[in-house]
Amino acid sequence: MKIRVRIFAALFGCAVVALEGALPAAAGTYDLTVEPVTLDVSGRDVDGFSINGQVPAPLLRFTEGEELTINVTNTLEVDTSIHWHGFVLPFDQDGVPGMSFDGIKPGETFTYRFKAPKAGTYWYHSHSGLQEGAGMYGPIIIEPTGREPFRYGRDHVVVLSDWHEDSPMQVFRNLKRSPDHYNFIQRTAGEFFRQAEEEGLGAALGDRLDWGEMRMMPSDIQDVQGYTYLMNGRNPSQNWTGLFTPGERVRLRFINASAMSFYDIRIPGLEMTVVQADANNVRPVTVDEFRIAVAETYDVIVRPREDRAYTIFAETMARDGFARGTLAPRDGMEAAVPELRDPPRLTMADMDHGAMPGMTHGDMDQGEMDHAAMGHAGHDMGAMGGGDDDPFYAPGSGLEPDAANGGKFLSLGDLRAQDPLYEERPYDREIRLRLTGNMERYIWSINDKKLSEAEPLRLKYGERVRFTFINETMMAHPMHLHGMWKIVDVGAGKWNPLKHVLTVAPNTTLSADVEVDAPGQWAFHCHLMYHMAAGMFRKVIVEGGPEDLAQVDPELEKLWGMANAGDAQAGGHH
Ligand SMILES: [Cu+2]
Repeated sequence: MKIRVRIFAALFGCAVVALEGALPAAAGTYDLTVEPVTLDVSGRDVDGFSINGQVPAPLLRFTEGEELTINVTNTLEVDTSIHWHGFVLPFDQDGVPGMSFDGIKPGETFTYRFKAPKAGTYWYHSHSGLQEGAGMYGPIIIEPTGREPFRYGRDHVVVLSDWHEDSPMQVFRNLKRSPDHYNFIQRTAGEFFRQAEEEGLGAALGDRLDWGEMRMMPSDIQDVQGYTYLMNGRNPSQNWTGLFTPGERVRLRFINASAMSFYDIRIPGLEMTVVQADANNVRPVTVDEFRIAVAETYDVIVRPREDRAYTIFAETMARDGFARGTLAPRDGMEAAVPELRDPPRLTMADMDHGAMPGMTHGDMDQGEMDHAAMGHAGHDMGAMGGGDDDPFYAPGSGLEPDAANGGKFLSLGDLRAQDPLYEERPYDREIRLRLTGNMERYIWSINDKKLSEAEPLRLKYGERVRFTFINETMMAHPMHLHGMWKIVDVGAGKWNPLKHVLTVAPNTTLSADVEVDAPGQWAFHCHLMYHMAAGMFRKVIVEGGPEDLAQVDPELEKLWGMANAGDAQAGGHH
């Protein structure tokens, strides 16, 4: 019954499209060229990839529902692709080589054709090899056809990214060889002895031993450090600047296009009102600081009233650096730049999770754990709010973010959908995905299997699936499903927010429901580029859908028959 209702909705959708076709429909043709580029943002020339010669790639502004024709020409000597991150579109336009198409060969032009999705802040990037980590990413704004539910005088896109002097392939090789190659904030011997002094040698040794068995390091907050962090392609001293008129409301569209870096963002002297997350409007929530995971977007509105400069400070979660820019009434101004805070430290308390027996003694990658008995209950979602009691971080882990000014830090639990896209209904089944890894060999996996070892996940068109992510590693993983929204269970029922990236903190469990409404083959992966490359990736196959359901469901055939008869009547007999 449910299915029939859904299908009818799909048919109705077609009818609406047909009507719109009679109106002068907005349509745009865009040409993008993928080119090699040499950048110097770290004091040294480094080769990378660009789109139309730019890093970040040019800002694309489309209108909701616009019929897009996008020609992408590959002038590289290797294959390339462009993926439209967060877009709901036909799977063969999604731009993932090996899943949606064959990729774009050297010298070829591939033409993408699809309709611009709902309004919001999005981005695009290469999904070929590790090109995304070498400059191939850019912002997209989809303008609404109606009014926004919030007011602002102007907007600025703020693209955050990380730039390494080692090529992404070199970084990956180094990680495979020694996973701590880029971990510059490891415990030093001095720290060990300090701990020995404070807690006694036994405790210090025991702690060391446990970490060794876990094959993780206490500072695996971010496993690649030493990047130059960029804001709209500018390094901190190049100081990207966005202008405002005092008293004006300014919408900042933050996009984290980094390969591997999370940021904690604040603008000292200004409150930020979060109005959108991952292209979905949320009920406004005013914060002093928020964390943006790799591949997420957050739109905030600020209202600088004074005739002075304000620093946009995006400190990495590992505190090894920052991206920085300025909001100013005039060019050439700057405000004080804060100091980096101390790096957070994971503690053994993180893993000493009552519900995870055996975890602290077994090997994470080999131990045969009784998954059914793991008893990972979700955290108590009752207590919402950032800071020490943020329910989306493991209690006592030392990872809960705190606002630098002691004020409000955004929690995932603060997000409420402004316009829920789907009716609230129970899920049909649950798929449990353990996020797993072997840090010693730099293998990242799902349910202990790399992409190459795993069967695709098969979903049925029309069902609602609950994905439950159980993060058994010591790192946060921003999980990204292509083509379909994740309705994140923050305990708010029909107001649960919709996201395209869901970050699962170490040693926590998080669920999101997916309305399976997009036929085809889709990528599903951790958006940390080297985790994706190392295997934390699944192919999702959605079976069925409006086209072939007609052949298997006689009820549907009748429905199609009725619809066709209706069309014939409306259009007269031919
Ligand atoms: Cu990951």
